Order: sequence, then C-alpha cells, then structure tokens
Amino acid sequence: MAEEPPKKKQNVRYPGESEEAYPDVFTVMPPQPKEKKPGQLPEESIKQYFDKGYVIVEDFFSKDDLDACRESVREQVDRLAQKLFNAGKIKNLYMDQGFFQRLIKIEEDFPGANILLHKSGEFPPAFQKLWSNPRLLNVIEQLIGPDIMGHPVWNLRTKTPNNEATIVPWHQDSGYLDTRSYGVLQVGAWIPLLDATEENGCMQIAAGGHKKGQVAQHKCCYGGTWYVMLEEEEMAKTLGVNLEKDLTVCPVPYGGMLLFNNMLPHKSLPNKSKDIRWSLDLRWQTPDKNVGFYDLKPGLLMQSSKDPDFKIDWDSFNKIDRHKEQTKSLSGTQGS
Ligand SMILES: O=C(O)CCC(=O)C(=O)O
Ligand SMILES: [Fe+2]
Repeated sequence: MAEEPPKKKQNVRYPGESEEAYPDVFTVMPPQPKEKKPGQLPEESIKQYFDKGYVIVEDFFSKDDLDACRESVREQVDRLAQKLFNAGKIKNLYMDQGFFQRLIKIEEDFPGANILLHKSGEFPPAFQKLWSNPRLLNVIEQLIGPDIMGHPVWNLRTKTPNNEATIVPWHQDSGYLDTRSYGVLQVGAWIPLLDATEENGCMQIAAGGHKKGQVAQHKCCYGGTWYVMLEEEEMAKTLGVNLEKDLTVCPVPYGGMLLFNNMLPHKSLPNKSKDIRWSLDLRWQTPDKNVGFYDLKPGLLMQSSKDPDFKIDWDSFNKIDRHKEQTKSLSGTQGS
C-alpha cells in the first residue's frame, strides 16, 4: 500500500508553489571588483553567466587541488568497503580495483552502496579546502558580490555506469530549497574529478531558463529515486524554455568546472561509459537571508566586505551534520 503523503502544514508553501519572481537578481551583474584578483574570469564569461545562467571554466584548478579530493574519495570508498565487508555484505574488499572501478564492484555485490557514499555526509578537509579556495572565491565574488556565504548543500556524486539512481532529472536547485530563499542569488559549481563527457554522463542545462527568476512547479519523485523533477512542459510554460534551442550539453575537462545559478534548469545524462563519473557540487550565496537548508543547517560565512581579515568558523559549521539533521526531522525533503 502506498504511504499517505505527509499532511500539509497550513500557510507553508512547498518548493515550486510560489509565483514569486526575481528576474533582476539573476540577470543583472553585480558591480565588478575594482582590482583584478587571481583566478577571476574575463568580463565576457561573467556576461554570459548572467545572460545564459551558466559558464564553463576550463583549466581552473591545480592538479594538487583536485588530486587531494580524489585521494579523499579513495579513502571514503575504502572505509565503505571495510564496513560492508565486515558486515558480510560484500564478497571481497576489491583492493586491486582502481579509483574508477572499485565502487562498481562493491555495488555489484551490494546494490545501493554508491548511494550510501553519496549520502554519507562526510565533508573531508580536501573538499572544504576546495570550497573555500581563494581563487574560486574571487570568481564567486564576481558572480554574487564581495559578501559570500557557503551554502550547506554540497554533494559528492558517485555516478556508477548504467545506474538510474544517479541520473538526475531536470530541476532548478531552488526546487530543493526553502521558498524563503527564492530571491537569494546562489551559485553552484559542478566540479568533475575526471574529464566529464557526454558518454560518461556530464550535465545538460537549459540556457536562459533562469531569466524569469522563478521556481517552476517540481514533482516528486523521479522513477524510484528521491530526486524532484521538472517536466518539460512546465519548463516551457513557466520558465519560457525552448529545449530545441536552449538545451546545451556541458562537457567539462578535469581541472575545470561548470558554474550555474539556482534558477537554471539542469539535469545529468546517463553514464554509458565503463568508469565511475565522480564529481563534486558546491554552492555559495549572498548572505542576506541565511536560511541554509530548511533551518536544519545554516550557511557558513566565507568572505565579508566589512572585514578583510575575516576567518571562517569551520568548527561551528562542522558540528552540524546535514544528513543526520534531515533524518531526525523526518520531513521527507532531501538535498539533491
Ligand atoms: O552531478 C549530477 O549528476 C547532478 C548535479 C546537480 O544537480 C547539481 O550540481 O546541482
Ligand atoms: Fe542540481
């Protein structure tokens, strides 16, 4: 028997049930920093970001920045393998398998292992370092201004080949978020840990779909997953998207990233390759409304225009585990 949907609270609007629109927030470029800072993008890229809602940046990260993240993922996979092996869930530790294969083998013995990793909530120092990378924050400053709050929703994507649970359908990131944050400008950085291609399941976006500054009605849930989804007709009707011309495939080489705002519809392609398509997605927002993730976890201030010596308070941030809080609250909402 199907479970009854949770009773709707009075006077609460759920994601997508809002006609609020903030076109200027997402289409008007903030004043650009007066001095050029390391890593900053040329003006044409910033213009494209506000016009189309996204920009692909190649050759941005150093090998060390991303190799440290790969190493951290390797360690997480190893810990997961040990745990499942000790619990008798997998036949072998698969130590001889490399970075792009080991989780596939684990998954064969224990379907869903990749989701356990995706939802583990572990935010290791290498990911934190990438999130607060000064060159990256210089770019974020170009996109949202000098006051920068890290958004608590980040993800490690464990996209094993031919796995429905890792194919993310059309959505706007704000479709996952609290309606109180709708007018807040947010940037997402999608960072692959290999060359992301059409074959291994890179992202697709609907260029210009951010222009109305509005969150369209999302449906829950896609196939057997927890992902919310935006139907193509709804995207056309509410956001004025014409996929015939707006659909854009976004391959990103290792070392690069795709930047997009929280109103831009996007999805990921199936992984038809033989390797795991690892990626990280990280987010930032203007600090005007620190709604964080449904009041379960607030954002983390990373840069302040008032204080050039501002120090990030990692301890307070790391004290709260978003996934644990989410489970506790039993609200049924999930970060993408
Ligand atoms: O990596 C994916 O497949 C989806 C990523 C995504 O939806 C995001 O970065 O917001
Ligand atoms: Fe997303």
